[in-house]
Formats: sequence, structure tokens, C-alpha cells
Amino acid sequence: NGDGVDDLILGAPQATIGTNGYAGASYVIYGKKVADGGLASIELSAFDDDDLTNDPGFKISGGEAFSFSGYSVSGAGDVNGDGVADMIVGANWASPSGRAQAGAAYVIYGKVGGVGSIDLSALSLNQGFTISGAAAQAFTGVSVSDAGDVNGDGSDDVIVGAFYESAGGAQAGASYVVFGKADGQTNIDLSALNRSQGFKITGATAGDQSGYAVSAAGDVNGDGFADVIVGAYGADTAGKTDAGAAYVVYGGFTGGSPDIVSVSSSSADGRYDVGTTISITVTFANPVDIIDINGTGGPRLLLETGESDHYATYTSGSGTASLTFTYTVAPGDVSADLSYAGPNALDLNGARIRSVTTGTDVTVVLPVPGASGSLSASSDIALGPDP
Ligand SMILES: [Ca+2]
Ligand SMILES: [Ca+2]
Ligand SMILES: [Ca+2]
Ligand SMILES: [Ca+2]
Repeated sequence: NGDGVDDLILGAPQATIGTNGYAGASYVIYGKKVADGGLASIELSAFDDDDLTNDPGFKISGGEAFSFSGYSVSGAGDVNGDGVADMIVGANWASPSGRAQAGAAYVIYGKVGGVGSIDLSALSLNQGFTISGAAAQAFTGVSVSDAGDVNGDGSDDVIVGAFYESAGGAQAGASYVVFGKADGQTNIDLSALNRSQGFKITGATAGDQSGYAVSAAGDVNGDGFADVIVGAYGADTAGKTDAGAAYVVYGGFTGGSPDIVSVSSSSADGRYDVGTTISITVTFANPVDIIDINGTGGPRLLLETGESDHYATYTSGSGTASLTFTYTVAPGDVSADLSYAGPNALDLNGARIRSVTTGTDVTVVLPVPGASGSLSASSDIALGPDP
């Protein structure tokens, strides 16, 4: 509540809300200085929530029977960058979008002066946002934690465990780092998580149940980016069944600007010789308009084509989230795995790339070549004659 004293969150996952058994509840209790009388015994059933001045805190009510909201709870850091601490609540039995027990987590924003009652089934984007599990029986939200600022954009991020998710093998588990965002994140569907929203840490092997426990780890390697730690209690280690393992994952940022999701090629993987053409797609987080101010033909993409680098030219896309660039292989071009020239290889060439939604210019920093979302990571295109 922004009064300078830390607050407390606790979960009651078996609470009945209205007629919804096991919807679960969480309670935030405002800290109070001893000099101001300190905290006395708290009677949670007496939380009123309509009286922000006198209430000792507020209640977060689960919105769905058998969702067990409050199974995990944590502080979340300052996810929306307004200077007030936020919190996160896991509901690992929730069934978002018809995915039975996919699980969910909810980030709730703190507020100066206090937060009124929160109903998780009607959470508005002013109150926080929902993180929905990717697949049925993933049990996302079995663990939740603040993560620190993993991607170094100034907003704190969160980490959510989904220990039964099976993308990496049956119940290999997964954890998701979801990025905070100044002015507030949108609702996140983990089955469609894009690079501007966060990233997934997939469990190594079937049965690992990775993500059963997750936490911020501080800055373990001293590079200025917050790191995270993930527990995989079912992992087998050196022949020891279920000895368990933990993984520290370093924060960092190789992803380019949040406005850009990925660069890939719609041309088939393979080798392209002189005179053949390659089509390259730059995908943005939201639709963009191309405004060719001085008739230069729009933006262009500098490719790493060997001794001399050449531009792919803009061919289509405006009012869409994808722009297409085309390149015709020139004599002398050589590449074993086609890449662009670097994070700043998208040259505006006098044009503007403007967000359709906000009307402002987007930031065109590309993922570092080789990193997730870059052309060389997503496509295998070689240039020149077979060596
Ligand atoms: Ca407080
Ligand atoms: Ca905040
Ligand atoms: Ca961040
Ligand atoms: Ca670090």
C-alpha cells in the first residue's frame, strides 16, 4: 500500500468463495510500525475491504471452484514500474480456456493507500493481469515468485512453475519468466508466449517435474541482470533416481527491442545460389504501418553475405504484424547460415515503421544473430555454390 512498511501475503487455497468450493483465497496484510502500535492479531473473516482506511489489508478471492488460488503466493517486485510493490498468486488447478488444470497465476498491482477486494474471475488490467497455463494438467502456478529484473528493462519480472507440463517429456515440467512492463502488462497465455512477453524454461527429461519450486536468485554471475533458480525434484542425477536437481538460469538480453518478435525466412531451408531469391519475414509484437516519407522504397535489411554485405528490400506488409523482405543472391555471396549484419541491421532508409495501435514509431533493434528469434536461429539458409 505504499506506506513505506513491507506487507505480507498468505494463501488459503481451500477457501470456499460464495458457492465455489476450493476456489481459494489470498490475504494481503499491511505491515505496521511498532511505533504506530504494531500489528495485533488479525481475524481474516473480519476483512471488510470497503474501508481502505481501517482495514488491515485486503482479500483476493478465487474465481473458479477447485482452482486452489493461493496454493502459492509471493511478492512480485514492482512489475508495472509505478514504485509500489506488487504480488503474485498461483491457482494451479485453474482451467483457463477449457484446458483442465492447466493452472494460472495472477499478478496483482499494489496501490498507494491500499487495494480493495479483488475477484480473480473479474481481474481488470488496472488491477493486474492473468497468466494462463499452456496445456491441460500442467498445474501452472504450483509455484510463483518475484524474479527481479531478468531482462534489464527496468521493470521487475515474475517466474511461474508448471511442474506437470509435458513439452520436454511426460511431466518434465516447465517454468516461465514473464516480463513486467511499465504501465502494465496484458493478460498472458503461456501457450502463445512471445519474446516480448517472456520466455520458457523447459524441463530436461520426462519425470523431472521441473518448476515444482521457482525463485529469484539475485545476480549470481554479477552481470547486472537478475537470475532465476528452478527446482526439478524428480530429476535423476548420476544414476541416483529422484535425487533432484536445481538450475540457475542467467538473466540477460539478446532479444532486440520488445517491439520485434522474430526474424525468419519463409523460403525453405537449403542452399541458394546466384540469381535465386529468398524471402525474409520480420514479425512485430503488434501491427505496424510503413510510411515511405521520401519515396526510397521503405526499410531494408542488411544481410551478412560474405565479403560485401547486401540489403534485402522491403516488398510487402503494412497494417500487419509482419513485413516481408526479399533478397536475390548476388555473385560472390557466401554464407553457411544466413544472418543479418547485427541488431541494427534493419535500416529505416528514410521511412518510418509506426505502431498501428499507438501511432508512435516502434524501436527496431533485432535479436542478436544466433539468439532465439534471430534469422540464423530460426532458418538454415546457405548462400553461394556448394563448397
Ligand atoms: Ca505497507
Ligand atoms: Ca507496482
Ligand atoms: Ca524486466
Ligand atoms: Ca545475472
